[in-house]
Amino acid sequence: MITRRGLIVASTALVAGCDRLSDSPRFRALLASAEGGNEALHRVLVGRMGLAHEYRLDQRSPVFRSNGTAMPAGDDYARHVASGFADWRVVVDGLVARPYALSVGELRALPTRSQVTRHDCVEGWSAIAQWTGTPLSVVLDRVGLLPSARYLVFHCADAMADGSHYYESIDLIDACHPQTILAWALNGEVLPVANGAPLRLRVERQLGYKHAKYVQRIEAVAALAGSGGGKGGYWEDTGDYEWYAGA
Ligand SMILES: Nc1nc2c(c(=O)[nH]1)N[C@H]1C(S)=C(S)[C@@H](COP(=O)(O)O)O[C@H]1N2
Ligand SMILES: [Mo]
Repeated sequence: MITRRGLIVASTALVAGCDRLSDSPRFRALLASAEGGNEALHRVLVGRMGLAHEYRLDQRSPVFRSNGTAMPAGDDYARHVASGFADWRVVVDGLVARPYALSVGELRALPTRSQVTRHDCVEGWSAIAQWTGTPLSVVLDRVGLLPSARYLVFHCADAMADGSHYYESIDLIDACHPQTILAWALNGEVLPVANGAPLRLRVERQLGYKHAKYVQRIEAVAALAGSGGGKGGYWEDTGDYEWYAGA
């Protein structure tokens, strides 16, 4: 059986940036060793590196609905909306060599990826849309993950019913996955407020609640115990959903 701990040990063999998971000599060595010693682990690792299905533009849903927060409360966020998010920064810090605060403009100037994918929400709806953004791997290469980093925690601008802010986390396999992007556009238009403006995570191999909207801070951590209620996400802490929501 593949334990979560086994996967996490595996995912720490990468690091430094992502360079691209499959090109990393350490990751290749890990795959090779898993192949010899643990076929089940090998299958899981290779499986998790696979791409989510990408659709044609004409297969998009007529509308992409909003779910959860549709407009973060408070003057701060309203001011950002009014100024077109000119002063919005996403801070990338924690266990990184070069902490960085990126504006939306800076992100848009980096390499871009577009993908037409299906979003699946546990509440029972799905929709296909095109997402455009900056691969997270590009951002991680820039800040340089420290070897002790094992997860990324996404801190969001919206406060929930209990006053805490929405947050989510992923491991480094998902962080370095080629379809994992910080998206700023939906169906070719500037990302609407209802869908997480100015920046939201797309982590296409996972269910909807992992796709953090209104991302303000990305924190590299060694363990999830120190964030929020310690289970890696708002809905994980409430006990509603599992941390790992991979397809
Ligand atoms: N910050 C934040 N991110 C969030 C949520 C939220 O309420 N707040 N809801 C999640 C859930 S359950 C889903 S299904 C998707 C919905 O994304 P959408 O509003 O673009 O449809 O965002 C996820 N990310
Ligand atoms: Mo959801």
